Amino acid sequence: YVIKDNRDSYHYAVKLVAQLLRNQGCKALIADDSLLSRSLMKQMLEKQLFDVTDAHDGQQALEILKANPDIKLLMTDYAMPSMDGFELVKAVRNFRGRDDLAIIGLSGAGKHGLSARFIKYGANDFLTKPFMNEEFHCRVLQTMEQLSLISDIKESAHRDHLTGLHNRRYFYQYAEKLLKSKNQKNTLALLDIDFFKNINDTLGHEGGDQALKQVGSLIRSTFSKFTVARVGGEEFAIILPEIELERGREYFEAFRKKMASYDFSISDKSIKITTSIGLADFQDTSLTQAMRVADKALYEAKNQGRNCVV
Ligand code: GH3
Ligand code: MG
Ligand code: MG
Ligand code: MG
Repeated sequence: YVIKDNRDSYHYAVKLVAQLLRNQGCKALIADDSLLSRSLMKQMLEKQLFDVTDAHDGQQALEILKANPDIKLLMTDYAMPSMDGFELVKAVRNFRGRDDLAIIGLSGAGKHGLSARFIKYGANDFLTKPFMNEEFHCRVLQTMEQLSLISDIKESAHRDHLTGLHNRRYFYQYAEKLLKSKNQKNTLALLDIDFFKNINDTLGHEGGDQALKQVGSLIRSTFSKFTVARVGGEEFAIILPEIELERGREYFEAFRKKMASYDFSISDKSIKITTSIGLADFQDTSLTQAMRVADKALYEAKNQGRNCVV
């Protein structure tokens, strides 16, 4: 890379390296009817480590985008036969959001209002041809950086920062989607650590936090194929999709045993921690309703002496 202005180059170089690391293997698509323009942009995007595909018009680009939901960047020309850049952007935005696929529109100079229309139809940015290589790199870099920022923010909004598990908000969204997509019998489980207050009282709040992290990672590694969330202080929820209650019970009975015999190591002390588990059928009720049932079962498990599945 040539960074011309030395006064600004340090900050830019740092951003560039960070983004290059993220671009590695990331898929980009170029839609342009000019072969020369396509190969020039392809070269430049490959320099930014993108895995590049190209299309000679909007229609072909649309088909490629439909077949490849992992494409993260679309560079599209305005004037193309069969489907122009505006039509392409409008069509693509029906199934790919601005925070999921970055679109940069391109067009020859001298046509007023094209950049504004590209952006109104859903492009993230715009470049006028012929462009300086440096401007091309800066705009692509900036657009991809914004996409990464949004994805980082979304990711952290869906996570519990102590355990790294999903949080309650994500769990409810996930459950709603699951209900819509699958009309099958699912199992919902609520796990609550037994006598957790004792851990805080004897090992301090920090020890309690460590215990939560360790319990969280034990649940996560055991149920790695499933969505696990921390839904309360020392409460976790898991859904086993397409697994009915009787089989679900076997999974959680096995986990309960595994956890009860596990040696947790907290501030150099080896301790045992047990959990009570309440289960519910989760098929055509709302998650809130299924949670109520699981919560009752959990209460019953506590009454039965804890360290059991109801
Ligand atoms: P039971 O067997 O009936 O569930 O008893 P318990 O002591 O586990 O339940 P209780 O609800 O009385 O206490 C839960 C405690 O969890 C109370 C609260 O201070 C603690 N807690 C909640 N969130 C956190 C956290 O993030 N970190 C720590 N260290 N403690 C937490
Ligand atoms: Mg053209
Ligand atoms: Mg509790
Ligand atoms: Mg508890």
